[in-house]
Amino acid sequence: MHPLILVALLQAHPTVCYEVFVRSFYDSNGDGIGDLRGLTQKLDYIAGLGADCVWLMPVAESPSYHGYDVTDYYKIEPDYGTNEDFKTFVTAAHQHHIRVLVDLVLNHTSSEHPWFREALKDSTSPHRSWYRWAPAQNGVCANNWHKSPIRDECYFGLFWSGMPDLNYENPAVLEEMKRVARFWLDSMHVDGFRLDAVRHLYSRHPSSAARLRPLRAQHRPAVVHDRGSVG
Ligand SMILES: [Ca+2]
Ligand SMILES: [Ca+2]
Repeated sequence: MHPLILVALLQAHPTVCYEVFVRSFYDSNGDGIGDLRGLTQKLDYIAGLGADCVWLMPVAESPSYHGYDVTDYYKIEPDYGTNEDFKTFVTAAHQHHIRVLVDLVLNHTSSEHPWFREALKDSTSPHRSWYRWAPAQNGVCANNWHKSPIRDECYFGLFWSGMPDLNYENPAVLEEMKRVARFWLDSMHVDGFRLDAVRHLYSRHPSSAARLRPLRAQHRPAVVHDRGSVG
């Protein structure tokens, strides 16, 4: 995917934000995969384009090439580098007067996330109610529901079976995602987020709109954009 340039409004000031798919951008160590050290080396180039913001597609650990199915919200994808590499990148970006936004995937996790693996295997697991379950009807699941490989039941995943939706009817899910957001703001020093697929959270669970509001109120302004409308 080629990076896109988009204009975002941050704190009411026009900002030119350069979208980067780290995997395809610049490889610093010759393994054929773009990485954060490579991106850091290219900050002069990005600044030269006139961008004062970068939006990174998901950089958290994931089994997929695109990263929109996260397995660890607190860890940089190993193909891209380490958490320290990310912090070094943000520091260098700020020295270039470039703000850093990251994609935050709130709607779903990877089906390989330990929370989901645990919920799938053990119906008494504390993470069971972090996802949505329904009995199979004669072994069949409804649209957007997927058959459990463990027992005769279905789980909800709007996009596909590898991305089970989180259940925001459970307040513990929002609390955890607020912790995730705080981690990226306070420990990784990002300037904001692009919230992936957030319109699905609002439309499917009207109450979740109110529940997500504290996420925005407690943090610095976030860019809220749906992937489908920009990329
Ligand atoms: Ca590399
Ligand atoms: Ca990976």
